[in-house]
Amino acid sequence: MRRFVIFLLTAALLLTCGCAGPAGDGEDWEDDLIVVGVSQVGAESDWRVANSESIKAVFTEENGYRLLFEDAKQQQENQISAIRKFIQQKVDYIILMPISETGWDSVLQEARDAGIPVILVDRMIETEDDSLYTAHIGSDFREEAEMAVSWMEETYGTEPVNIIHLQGTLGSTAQIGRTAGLEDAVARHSNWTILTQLDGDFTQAKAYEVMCQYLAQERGVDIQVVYCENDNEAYGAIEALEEYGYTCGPEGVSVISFDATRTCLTLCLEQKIALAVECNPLLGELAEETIQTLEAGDTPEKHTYVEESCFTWQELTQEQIEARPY
Ligand code: GYE
Repeated sequence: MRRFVIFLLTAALLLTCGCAGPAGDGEDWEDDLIVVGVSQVGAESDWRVANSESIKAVFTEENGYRLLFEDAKQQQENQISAIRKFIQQKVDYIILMPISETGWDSVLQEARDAGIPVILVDRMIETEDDSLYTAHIGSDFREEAEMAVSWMEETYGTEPVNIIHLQGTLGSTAQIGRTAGLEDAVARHSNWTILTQLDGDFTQAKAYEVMCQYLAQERGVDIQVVYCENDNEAYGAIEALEEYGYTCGPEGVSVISFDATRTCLTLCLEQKIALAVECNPLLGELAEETIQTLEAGDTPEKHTYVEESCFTWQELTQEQIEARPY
């Protein structure tokens, strides 16, 4: 009997305070961990995977955090639902890697009304109300494009340059900045021509598919540069180009890539990628510093841009590749 009463009491306790497992919707978290809800774009690229790992590595229980991580599978609706769920769950902070720039105002207003600071990581949003996010940490994509443009200017001078432009997810900050840098440069250089702009959606499979379609239509077209807005698109493009008889390298097509993850750098050392523009995915620590600043009652920087450089096969070394953490 005594045992039965204890069992009933324990069951009642578990039911009322919910301490049997993770807190459910709208419940108060019962420990002093800082609860961080992260809405990640997806796992479309090697960059993205490294970015998620960098977030997961810092927001650990040992470091004092409970991480709620939601992968949106490249759908903005999923990101919006994840944010709403985080608000219901009363998280302390929301980290959002926004898939595209527009469409965030109402859900971010909901977060603000709930008093939850939102930190944007990687891409930016377009809004008239800057108070909808507390801070932004990411890359200067326009600056990355300028590095590619300078390399093209140095490499080709006044020679004609026919360019295939493989774009990333349309409407994302990374696509907008990398595209604008190229388009502006093409407008300034009468010897540069964009043959076509193809949507590769930042994935290898899509880039391969759209490249094959184009190369099948325009058999034997003269190409100097394939400007790929990320590494995975570059892998798909190289595969397609080689299948259609092109050589990628100093004697053939120059493939330009953004991200410069380890596989890309290996291809660069093999001379298949002419230029790898770095985009640093390791943003977890900076996001954590921002949260610590807020916890201390201070105001973090509104925008933090990470430093980046670029690599060519002439200067790249095996040691640099091995030292690359992603
Ligand atoms: O370049 C690409 C990814 O927004 C910087 O998104 C990021 C980009 C990155 O899928 O690989």
